Amino acid sequence: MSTLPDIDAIIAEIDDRGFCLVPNVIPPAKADEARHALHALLDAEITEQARQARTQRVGQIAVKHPVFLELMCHPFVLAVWKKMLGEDIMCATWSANTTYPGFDSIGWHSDYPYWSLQPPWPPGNFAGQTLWLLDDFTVENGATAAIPYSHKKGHPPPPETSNQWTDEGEIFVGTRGSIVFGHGAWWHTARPNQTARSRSCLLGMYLMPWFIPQEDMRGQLAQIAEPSELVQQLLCGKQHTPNTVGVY
Ligand SMILES: O=C(O)CCC(=O)C(=O)O
Repeated sequence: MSTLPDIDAIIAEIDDRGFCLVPNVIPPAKADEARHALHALLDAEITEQARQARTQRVGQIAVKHPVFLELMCHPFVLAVWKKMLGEDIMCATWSANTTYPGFDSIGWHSDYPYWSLQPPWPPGNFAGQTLWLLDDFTVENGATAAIPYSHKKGHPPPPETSNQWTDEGEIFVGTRGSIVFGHGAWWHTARPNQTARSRSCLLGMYLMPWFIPQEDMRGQLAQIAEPSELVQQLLCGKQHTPNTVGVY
């Protein structure tokens, strides 16, 4: 691992601009390991709909290959989110997104839980997105982009402009193994892939523990033999579940 920036500086940038790109959090060889594991899943799971859309999502990755569980628990990632969101964070969704050659869309959006909330959204920090680059991201292959300061708007991108590129967008060009930390309310998008190769990223949303997770994380936890305390926490195993008050 190269020398990583100060965690307080990363959090200050997320707070201020809505995101922070940190280069080379893991070595390229580790990113390659994750990308190879992902490509086996992409091949096994591809549908006609994904072929036509030229984009494919793989969910439940915590239980599909050990490298994904390892990255979900990456100490540097957890150090950032625990400091910003609290020691008791959980992971609300952990998935991969791949765009194939010819993918040609812009779709500005904010992430869960924001899209499930009625605007105006509450200010402050309760959700953080972690975008892992598994390929070198370039302008040509559709590197993810985000709009600075959009996390402060308090509402989703207006539908009439959500499919249009804007020069306000900042494109995350970087080497595989880099991470973009994003405020959950940031407006961001994948971009058209104009190359002959796919490009993939992992997306892990870390949340304060009083939200309903986006994915069925407990279902994944149930499939893991002897999970560590940390894995139990991140896969929502320590989250409060509704009970009947007064009945013991
Ligand atoms: O694949 C990307 O570049 C971004 C995907 C994304 O924005 C998302 O899944 O929320």
